[in-house]
Amino acid sequence: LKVAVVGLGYIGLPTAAVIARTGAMVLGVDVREDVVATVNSGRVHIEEIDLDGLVSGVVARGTLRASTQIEPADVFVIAVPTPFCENHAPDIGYVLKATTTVATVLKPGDTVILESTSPVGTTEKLAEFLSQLRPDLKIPGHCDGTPDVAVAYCPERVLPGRIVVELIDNDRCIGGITARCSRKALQFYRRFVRGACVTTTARAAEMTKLVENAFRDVNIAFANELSVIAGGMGIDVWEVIRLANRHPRVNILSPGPGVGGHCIAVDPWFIVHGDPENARLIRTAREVNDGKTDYTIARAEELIAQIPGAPVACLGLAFKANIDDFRESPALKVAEHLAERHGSRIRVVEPHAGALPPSLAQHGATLIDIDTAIETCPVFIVLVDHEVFKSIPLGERANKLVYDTRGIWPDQPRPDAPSAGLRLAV
Ligand code: SAJ
Repeated sequence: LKVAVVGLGYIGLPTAAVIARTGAMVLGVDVREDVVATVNSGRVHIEEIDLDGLVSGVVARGTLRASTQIEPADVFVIAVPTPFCENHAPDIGYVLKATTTVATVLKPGDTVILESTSPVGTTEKLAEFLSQLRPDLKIPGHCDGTPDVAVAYCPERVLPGRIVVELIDNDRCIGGITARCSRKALQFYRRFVRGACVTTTARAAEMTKLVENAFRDVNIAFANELSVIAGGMGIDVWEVIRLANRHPRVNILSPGPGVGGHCIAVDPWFIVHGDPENARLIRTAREVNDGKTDYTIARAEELIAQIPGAPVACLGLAFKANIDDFRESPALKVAEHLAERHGSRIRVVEPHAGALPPSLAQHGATLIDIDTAIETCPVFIVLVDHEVFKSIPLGERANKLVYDTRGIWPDQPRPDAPSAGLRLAV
């Protein structure tokens, strides 16, 4: 079996490697020459648990290769970004560009699978576009009789930090343009997926993916809203959540400085854009979560003002714990704002960053390690719950002024009640 994976990013590269491990001959296609060169040398350009060993193994065995040029294959997997434009309208430009690329080598008997998170109707658009690009082929939904190729949507569902495991173990939903397309794509996923593979329509599969992330966004928004309300009332929100979650049917998620990453902070907008009038809760959740970042900045400023001129340690820049991904990161946004206002007072601790992003460095902020932060910074703003931060004992932070936006230090007196001042061990 020959497989071409278009897009070697956070999803495409692990997917290509996992398929290559089954013995299929996999070509990874990417427009970035540096990414292609890195993969061909058996290395990875993203940090993800177990990915480096997996990629070096399949490259050494010769089952995974990368190129900037597409080649004929039996199955094409499209895993390119689907960002949104200024007005939150989805931009499927990369999907259509990948479709153009695939169309150049498509032949009867092939299967085209879209994995990118996409607004409802994208797979149908992809098939329609293919029918225009390749009028010589019978494309499902655009021909009479048996189509020459299969077209399906199968969203990725993997969690950054657990991508390799979840690629294999998670259930998959597979939505073909026709039932026959679904069955064809199903055969492919059964090669490497241990979870259940459930077939449906392309539109239902597209909506399912969006709904999963909107569900999480709404639930995080509930926790974030609660944290602001509890803070105003002088109540420790973390304690309230711990207590409420003792109820057998309550499971409140964790508040934080906002929602980041390229999925949960983006995908719900695709639903809102699809039905702005009715997607009221989903839109509000987005606004609540984005608003939590502004709230965090305001609270951090209150804290910083308490010790004029003192160095401030911002702990973490990643969009969540234990990863090196800074996309749409609320922690990065908070740090950027503080660096803009306070320049060289801002010291950033981010074990997953080799260098400080230019947006911070340009204002004089510096990257330091956690030991230096403990020794030199009297003010700590915890923005990411990296394991290394969690393990700092109270003894090493008892004399710090702390704003813990992730609730990683339950034993630290918290600044949750503005009315009580910042109740901190200063
Ligand atoms: N977050 C909170 N509180 C929580 C949980 C998360 O503030 O209780 C924040 C995180 O810190 C982060 C953001 O939300 O900034 C998103 O993190 P996440 O771990 O919830 O999700 P992602 O973006 O890493 O991955 C999600 C997953 N979707 C769901 O869990 C429904 C993953 O399975 C998807 O494959 C991925 O989006 C995707 O690619 O769509």
